[in-house]
Amino acid sequence: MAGELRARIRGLYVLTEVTLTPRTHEEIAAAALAGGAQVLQLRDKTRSDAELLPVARILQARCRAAGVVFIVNDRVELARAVDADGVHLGEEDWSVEEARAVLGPEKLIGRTVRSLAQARQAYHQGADYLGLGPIFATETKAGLPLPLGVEVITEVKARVPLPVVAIGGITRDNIALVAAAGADAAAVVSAVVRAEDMPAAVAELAQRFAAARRGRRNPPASGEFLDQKPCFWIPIA
Ligand code: TZP
Ligand code: MG
Repeated sequence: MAGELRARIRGLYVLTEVTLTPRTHEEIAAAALAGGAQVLQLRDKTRSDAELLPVARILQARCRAAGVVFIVNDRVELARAVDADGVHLGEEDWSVEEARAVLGPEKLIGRTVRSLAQARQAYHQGADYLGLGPIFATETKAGLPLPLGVEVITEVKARVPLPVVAIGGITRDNIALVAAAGADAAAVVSAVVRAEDMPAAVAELAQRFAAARRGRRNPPASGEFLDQKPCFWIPIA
């Protein structure tokens, strides 16, 4: 199991989405590393694996040198080809089992989930971390359900023993709410790629997330509660 890598899914998680910006994957990655992001995801919905291979190689080498976790979105074969730390899979991508068969037990497999039920399912399928969202409204990705709000972060953290990466509409103004709700990491696109000064935006987001996380302890989600219903204290008069 990718235990050591799982524990490194924390802090600011930057996606190198280039459709919203004239900036390149390499420029966004450089800003993410300079600003103190802890996880970087190569996300490109338009180019072929062959076109992305040199880019993925560069990002992987820079992340490894900087001690940053490097994840590839969707493309399991590309992740394997460049020895990325893992892959992130959405609802329409490969199953966790299929990706595991290619990547082996030591690589990270992240799974997009939108509810506690889906989080439990991803855990049972063998996912290493959860991408939970959209937490807030976002224009970056089409066809998303309504924003979930931050409460689902606390709910999932209490019941599923996996790192939770909150995503969707996270900005400098709301990232502290995500951290306070218990997210292990906050994933961002537009808050970075649309910023005038990308490294400064990354640094501010990372600092705000860390400040709101500090001193907060998630209740242990050992997995023993996975199939239980929530229980409530009933005050006795
Ligand atoms: N999945 C859920 S929301 C989202 C993805 C890929 C987009 C996040 O982008 P932004 O700009 O940080 O809202
Ligand atoms: Mg996907």
